[in-house]
Amino acid sequence: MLSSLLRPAVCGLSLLLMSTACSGETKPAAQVAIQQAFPQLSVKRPVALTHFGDGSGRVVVASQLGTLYVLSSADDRTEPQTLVDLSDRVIYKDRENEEGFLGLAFHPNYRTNGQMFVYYTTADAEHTSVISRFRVSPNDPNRIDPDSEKEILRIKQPFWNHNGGTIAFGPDGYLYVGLGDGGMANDPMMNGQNLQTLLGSILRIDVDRTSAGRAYSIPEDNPFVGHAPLAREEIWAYGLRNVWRLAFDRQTGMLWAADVGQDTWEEINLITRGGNYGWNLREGRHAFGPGGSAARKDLIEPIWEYHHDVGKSITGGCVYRGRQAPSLNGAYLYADYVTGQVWALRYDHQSKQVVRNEPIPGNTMPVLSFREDEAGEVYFLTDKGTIHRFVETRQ
Ligand SMILES: [Ca+2]
Repeated sequence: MLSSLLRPAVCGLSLLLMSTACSGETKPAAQVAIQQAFPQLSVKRPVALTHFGDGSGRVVVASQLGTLYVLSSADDRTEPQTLVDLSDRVIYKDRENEEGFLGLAFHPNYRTNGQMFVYYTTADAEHTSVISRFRVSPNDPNRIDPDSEKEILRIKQPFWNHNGGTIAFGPDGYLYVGLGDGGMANDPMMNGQNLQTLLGSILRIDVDRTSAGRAYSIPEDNPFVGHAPLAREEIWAYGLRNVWRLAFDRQTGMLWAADVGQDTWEEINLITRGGNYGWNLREGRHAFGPGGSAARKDLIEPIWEYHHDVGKSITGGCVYRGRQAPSLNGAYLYADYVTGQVWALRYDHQSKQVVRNEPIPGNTMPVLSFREDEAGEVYFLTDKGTIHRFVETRQ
């Protein structure tokens, strides 16, 4: 049984799940449960899930090995259809499992331009990330044309791990790209604090326009515009170790990013323009080396961290804006990859404080990724090949 009900045992301890305040009356309590979705789908290393944004409600699930599947909905019980198979150009090794197909995003104007963007590790070069654009097949809305690839950006990685890999369009229409520090322990090349490399950063690029020598252009209000060559103008925020994963809150437009820690601390960040998120001077809120003392007020602290006694590797999720579990509205859902524990975190934007962080029981499988469908329902994907959603009952 994959689902498990979260039963509020004591009034006041489960505010997240109570639709009304505890008043002494017996009122139905909302119970959030984890439920398997896409029950007919079993994908090796399902690493990304998203929707077309075209009103169709269709969902795409991507394997880290490079095959993308399209389904009509989370309750679709027909055989999944292959949207496109890119495994011929993606490299993935079980032994070095941070490479492979890592991200996809449909253009905000997909309905009219049919464009899909992907992030993957290419098989045609060693340790190299590629961001490319594809187009829908002119003959079949459930097919992406594999021959339509246009490479937008290529990033050489020094090692196999810490590739980041989430791509997402912001409410401003620009493409945001999460990149890790390039790998190995301690950020040996000091990429996190180096603005001259794209590594260790979140990029913001305009994929609708080209510029000299580039298949994209740089938005004029990017924070380091005019600072080249001392800083890469693509960078939106930096000081990140391995963003796994990032997501925009569809209601507030805020950008959430979970950054995987090294030895002791996992962290959640709200990303702001030009922000320095501390790596490798800090891990979470703690000095990682001599340069990360509290005196460095320019280093932005995470809004939340947890110790390796709790989990070992964060998998960032999404802010819930769906309808199936209304008591989760506004909660940031995330998990630990190693333990499989899922949490709902509540952040108060006025006081800038996390007000609650509550576990949602019912999963022990490693969580690879989260993402939402067109209706705002949030799913998480496990390395057992399963996909799960959040539902609510009242008793
Ligand atoms: Ca940090």
